[in-house]
Amino acid sequence: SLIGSDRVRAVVGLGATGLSCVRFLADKGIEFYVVDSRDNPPGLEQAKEYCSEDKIFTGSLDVLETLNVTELYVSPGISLKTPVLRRLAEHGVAMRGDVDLFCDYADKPFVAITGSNAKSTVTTLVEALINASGKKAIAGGNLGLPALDLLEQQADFYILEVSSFQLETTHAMKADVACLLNVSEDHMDRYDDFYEYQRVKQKIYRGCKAAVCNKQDILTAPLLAESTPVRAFTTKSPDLKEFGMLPDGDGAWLCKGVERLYHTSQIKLKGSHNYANVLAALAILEMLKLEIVSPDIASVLSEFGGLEHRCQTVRTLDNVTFINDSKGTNVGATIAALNGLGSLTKKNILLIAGGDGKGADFKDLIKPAAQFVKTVYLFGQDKKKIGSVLSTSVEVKCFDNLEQIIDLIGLDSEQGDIVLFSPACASFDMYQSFERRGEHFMQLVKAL
Ligand code: UMA
Ligand code: ADP
Repeated sequence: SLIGSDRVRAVVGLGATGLSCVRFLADKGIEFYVVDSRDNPPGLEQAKEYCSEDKIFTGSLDVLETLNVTELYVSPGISLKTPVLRRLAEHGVAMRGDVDLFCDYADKPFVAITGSNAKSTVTTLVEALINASGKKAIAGGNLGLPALDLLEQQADFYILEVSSFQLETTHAMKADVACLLNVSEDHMDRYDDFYEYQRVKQKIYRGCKAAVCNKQDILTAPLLAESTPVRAFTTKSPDLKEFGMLPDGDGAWLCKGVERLYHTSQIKLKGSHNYANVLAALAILEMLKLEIVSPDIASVLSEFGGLEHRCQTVRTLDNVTFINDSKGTNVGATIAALNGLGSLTKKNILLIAGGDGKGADFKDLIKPAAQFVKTVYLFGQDKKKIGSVLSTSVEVKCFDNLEQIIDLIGLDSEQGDIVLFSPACASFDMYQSFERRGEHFMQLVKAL
């Protein structure tokens, strides 16, 4: 049992995650300290309802070295490379996280989904598909509702979106179905190199009962015992048992092996990256031994239009379409948007990008930008870095803010063009969140 041992625990960080750990541990009667580097962290007042004030320390993490801790629950926003945490780890202190606790206590089957992109879309779709088929699923994790808060709710299945930060502090996921959707560079400010990030992403498969991976992305391939079932998805034609696509006229069939499941005309999500997302969701359902062909599933697929700020059309003005992809917070997401929206016959995209690049080198954007983009409009902290990478292959213009860009972009665009707001960067240099950034874009576009 975790109770009554000589373990000394501390919750590190008092945001949404830290607060969920505080509530969970207090509810179990387990004692703990709370530490946050900020003077006034967001969860402070609420934490005091669950923990006596003399056990809460704010303003620095250094106090951890005086508390004789043996086990930390570290929030995802804090790097394990923070010097004090590194020193404690060297002395054998366990670095755990909220998802690690969730995995210990989950008493219902759960799905764990990670990837550099499409996590939220697939997590939400799996939840909707299960709920349509009469079972109760509830989704959370990096999606927003902290993992431990899921355990308080009645459900047949938990669907967990897991970030690389959460995987760092998770030791055995033991998911009923684990899925790694894709791996492309992200968060390079938190990792030494791309290999470290890949290794962290692969932790999703540890101890899983079944796995789903992406046949078109070798970095998602799991190393598992042969007895563990694995389903692959691909947007090309599938082998037996794989989920894939077979062309049919203007569209294609989503298939399992040779079995036709749904035609693209029945699916509201558009673009090959989104068909990959639907196939991943169906493969996950199959691994849960749930039905994948039914009128209820078909009706969700015909109604699910995706989440806000992911390639959403804001409006069409003078035959120019404005698309908000503010959740395009890394290069991989922006490449998917360009490949999905670009025209093969004429460069028709005016791309708005920039922000906090999180240490990315942006080189992979050169090819799709040269292929599909007329002009790139840059703003934010890393505009010069992005501009210097792209300027040899596409026209680049730099601005101080989004207002300036939207003021001008109408003059540059012509009929049939797409104005794509897909920053390839995090928003934190200028906004509180990608949602606020997307709202700002939509508000400016609606005022045109
Ligand atoms: N912070 C400090 N000192 C501390 C603790 C935190 O300065 O002692 C700062 C962090 O550097 C960070 C901020 O506080 O800038 C928030 O960190 P947090 O760990 O307290 O965050 P939470 O509020 O717990 O939210 C986290 C996830 N945030 C991060 O991973 C940064 C949320 O994902 C997630 O929804 C939530 O837990 C519930 O599981 C957000 C996110 O941006 C949406 N995720 C990244 C992404 O999707 O790319 C991984
Ligand atoms: P995450 O939760 O991993 O950030 P989202 O579903 O919120 O994923 O989508 C993030 C970004 O990735 C959006 O810009 C979206 O358009 C893009 N995207 C969606 N599906 C894919 C995919 N299969 N491959 C690459 N990018 C994708």
